[in-house]
Amino acid sequence: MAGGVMDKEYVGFAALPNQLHRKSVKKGFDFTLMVAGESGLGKSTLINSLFLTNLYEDRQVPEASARLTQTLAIERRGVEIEEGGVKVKLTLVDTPGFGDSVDCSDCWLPVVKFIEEQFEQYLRDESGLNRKNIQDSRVHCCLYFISPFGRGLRPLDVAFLRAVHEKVNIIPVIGKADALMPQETQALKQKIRDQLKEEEIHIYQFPECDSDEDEDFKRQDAEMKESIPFAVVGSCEVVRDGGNRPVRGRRYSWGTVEVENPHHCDFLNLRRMLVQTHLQDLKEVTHDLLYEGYRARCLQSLARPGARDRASRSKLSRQSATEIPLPMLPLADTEKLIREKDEELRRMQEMLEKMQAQMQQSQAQGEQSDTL
Ligand SMILES: Nc1nc2c(ncn2[C@@H]2O[C@H](COP(=O)(O)OP(=O)(O)OP(=O)(O)O)[C@@H](O)[C@H]2O)c(=O)[nH]1
Ligand SMILES: [Mg+2]
Repeated sequence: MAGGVMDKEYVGFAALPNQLHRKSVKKGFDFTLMVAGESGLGKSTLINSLFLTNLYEDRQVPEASARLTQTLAIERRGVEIEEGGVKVKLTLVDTPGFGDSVDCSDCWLPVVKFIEEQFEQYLRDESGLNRKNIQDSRVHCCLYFISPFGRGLRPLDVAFLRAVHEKVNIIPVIGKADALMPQETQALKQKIRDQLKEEEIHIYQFPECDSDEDEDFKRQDAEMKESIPFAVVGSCEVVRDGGNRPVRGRRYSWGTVEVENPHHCDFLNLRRMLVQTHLQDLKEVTHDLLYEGYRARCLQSLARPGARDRASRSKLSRQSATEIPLPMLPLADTEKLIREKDEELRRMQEMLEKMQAQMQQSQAQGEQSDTL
């Protein structure tokens, strides 16, 4: 439409989404996913089923050595997935299961500590000199495994979830769901949802679906929300399905459970949600809400060292032992303090940039005079 009236009005920012899209695609997405929960519920197997063995490219049966053993320490593994030119750098954090020792009242503390340490590291990096290139190791999502054999959340589950629910996006899942009949699965899901509400445990809140999305997307979204906690099955084995195609599954004498069959479990719903639809939202909630909360608590504790009152102490003892003192300043003061700190950081950053520029300039001048 060259030379038309429209041309004058067309400034060009309609292409902005494209620019942003290209920029983020080029940069790639990074995402950290953790699994936690009681021992033996299939955490490591699920991670493996979700991302680790690339079943689709070569369709090879994993070697026996690839089978999993009990997880004894927190393990961090990186995988890069690329699809249609979009790169996702995924970090998977596998944790040892709770509940093997006789007294396991605080066996989950190392996991809580790990989550907190990532926040600490990020806060340190953010206040450091290289804040533009921070490597984000914060846990963006924690799949919490609940036993299919119990009658809902156990005291250990409640204790752990309470300790972390303000620090990480929790997505509850029922592990080894092939142990349950469909009605049992539904009853257990309802029980868990009720318990989470009763215990006031905040799990990841799925955002409302945009009203302008198409009907298909809305239906999928509603279906996904209704299936929480996801009932999952994992497997490191490849079996043949009805059409003799190799699929990931578990073979029993009475038949086969297919991991990626939506009639058998919610695995596909979970994976779609994690990588296709909610990855960015999980990251945003981590940064804007959970990390900001942590940061505010840190600043408050800096502002009033040792000034704990009775109320905050009784609340502390109910939470994890590593909890930072709870808010003690009125919100307005806190925000002011955060703004001041931000401003201070910005000024320092500016100063440093100026100094760096000056140094580079004088270096360049020096080199020039050398060559003359
Ligand atoms: N029936 C059934 N068994 C499973 C499932 N997932 C894993 N298993 C089996 O359960 C056992 C334990 O699985 P892991 O994945 O090692 O369990 P984990 O939660 O990582 O255990 P820890 O590392 O001790 O915390 C293995 O023998 C798996 O083959 C499942 O979905 N259904
Ligand atoms: Mg394990």
